[in-house]
Amino acid sequence: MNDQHDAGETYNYGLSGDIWFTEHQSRDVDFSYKVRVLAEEQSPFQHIVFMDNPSFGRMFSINGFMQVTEADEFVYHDMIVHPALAVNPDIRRVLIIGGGDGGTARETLRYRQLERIDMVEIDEAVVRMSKQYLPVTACAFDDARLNLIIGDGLAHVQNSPDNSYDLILVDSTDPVGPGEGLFTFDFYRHCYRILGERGILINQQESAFYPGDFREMQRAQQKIKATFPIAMLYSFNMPSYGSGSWFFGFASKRLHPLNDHQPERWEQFGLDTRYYNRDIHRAAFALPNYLRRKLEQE
Ligand code: AG3
Repeated sequence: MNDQHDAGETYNYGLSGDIWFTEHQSRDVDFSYKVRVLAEEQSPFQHIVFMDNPSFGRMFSINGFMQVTEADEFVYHDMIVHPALAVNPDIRRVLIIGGGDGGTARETLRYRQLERIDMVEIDEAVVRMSKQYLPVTACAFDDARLNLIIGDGLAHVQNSPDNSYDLILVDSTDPVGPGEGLFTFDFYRHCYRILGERGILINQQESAFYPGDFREMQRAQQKIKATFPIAMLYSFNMPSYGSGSWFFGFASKRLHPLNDHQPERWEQFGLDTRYYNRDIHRAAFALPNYLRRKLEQE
């Protein structure tokens, strides 16, 4: 287990013989699910486990970190995709980095007007296993508009020409292991360069309650702030992630998530969403005082 961010654990065998998946929230707090394990694989990059739990449904972890559960994936995937499209409804070119389970691609593909959707996932095992075990998210891989590239997201942004995309969605794991490169200065600088003038970068930003998670959030946020003129955080309620409160970063060259919010235009897309709406959009950017103070302090 490392000090920066307590890793999760795969599973314990309780006295009763039940199998429990445990994710450590801190040194002295665990979150455990009673599970049935369906498949487990050590890919060249990471350890992947697909499981069932009666309350959360089908779910999978990477290196002991919960990634997706059937019960609350709609929250995460609504919130990673829709806010940016409500700020810039003219987005045409999207880059998804990570997101091998397909949930982010599924939500992105709902916008008929998009002209280019590239998705760069480093680990084919996540895509392959999600197709087999998690059809609720992996349902859009056959869509011809999706260009799936199995490769390194950092290398992809380094090699992309200037002004290639209007939106970059970083659907990464935690900043340990193969996801690490997606939390570096170099990565953010290239994201800035390959975005157009009205470009937006959304990235998975951990959570604020447990000190280990907050450290990661802050490290990433400082780098993004140094790279983009507008860099904010927004929250959503994610029962299956540590503390239940999770964040994405919203960074852009020009567009402000609240001042440039265009709810009427977004509503014209006619998407029936289960979590996201115009009020959630505004509320998500309001940060509690404890977090504002923590962010100002350090
Ligand atoms: N990506 C991982 C989010 C972070 C989870 N972290 C944790 N449980 N400590 C989710 C992928 C969804 N497409």
